[in-house]
Amino acid sequence: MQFTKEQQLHLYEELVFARAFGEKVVEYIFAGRMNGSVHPTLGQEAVDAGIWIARELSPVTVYIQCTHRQQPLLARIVGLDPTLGDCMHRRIGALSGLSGEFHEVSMKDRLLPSSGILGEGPLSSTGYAWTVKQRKQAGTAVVSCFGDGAMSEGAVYEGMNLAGILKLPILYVIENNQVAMTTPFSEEAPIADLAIRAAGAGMKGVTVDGNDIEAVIEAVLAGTRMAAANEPNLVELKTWRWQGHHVGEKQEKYRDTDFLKNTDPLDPVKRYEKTLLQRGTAGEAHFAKVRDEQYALIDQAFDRVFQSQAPARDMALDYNLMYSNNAGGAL
Ligand SMILES: Cc1ncc(C[n+]2csc(CCOP(=O)(O)OP(=O)(O)O)c2C)c(N)n1
Repeated sequence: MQFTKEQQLHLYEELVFARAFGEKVVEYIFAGRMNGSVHPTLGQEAVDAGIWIARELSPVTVYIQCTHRQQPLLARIVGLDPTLGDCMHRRIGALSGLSGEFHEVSMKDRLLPSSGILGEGPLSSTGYAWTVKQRKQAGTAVVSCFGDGAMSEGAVYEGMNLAGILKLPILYVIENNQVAMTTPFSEEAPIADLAIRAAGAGMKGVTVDGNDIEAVIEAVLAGTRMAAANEPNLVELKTWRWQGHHVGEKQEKYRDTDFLKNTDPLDPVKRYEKTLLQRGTAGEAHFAKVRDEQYALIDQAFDRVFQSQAPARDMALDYNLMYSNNAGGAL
């Protein structure tokens, strides 16, 4: 797939947005300005940015269900202030600051619900894909994102099996960052590529370099097109988790962190800068300008969120506000 110069610059901006978002969240937590055990996204930016751009480019109407680590993607789907607002319990949040850490839902933005129960997302997304099929919503696909760890949950296989039998309009996206909490990939799966597990549910599965934004976009675009044609399928995006499972967690205890001495070969942002330089699309001055802009945008969003009030006590106790009535539209 050929991307125009304008598109390449957009891809770069989205990568830097994702990087800036991830770095700033960590910075604000360590500065004591943000609470919670947020899961750092550093090193995985091409997955977030790629899925977002694939949805922008796709002729298909795409519903997405995100993982707990895909915060930059959430910020694109529901907006930066609403995402940070929910995480920081402010009324500006998409769910009025009631949802907590990056477990949002917004049907008007085509964001499907997710919870903290590992493996639940792909199963409930499968249910949503079944609804889409029963409603005969043509040209629509569900993209269900989950990690390599979630892939080991039995419920995920049950969902995939059902999707294969019923020919549901769903694309399963595994964000394989080589580690599930404290379990390295080699101790989690006896195979090199998780994509081969798609065959067991009668669907096509492909493994893609998840640090290459253009490859991610191509794979997700193709997968959503297939899904919308009632051909469920799976894309595994291989990436790398750079930090602990949650901010501040020490990963040296359970994983070899030698790769951190030089992350350049894995770095989706640096890799794309190299590509753009080689193609003559953009140079260092442009990269520096985009970085300045994107980091400033995140700081400005944090300022607006800090100014937003916390939900009132009666709001926090309002069950309807917490769930369906506050989901931005009917499921
Ligand atoms: C049913 C269940 N078991 C365990 C957990 C604790 N837990 C939260 S995230 C996680 C690992 C997730 O790994 P993966 O799916 O690879 O996603 P990643 O965190 O690497 O993005 C675990 C075990 C949980 N939330 N739910």
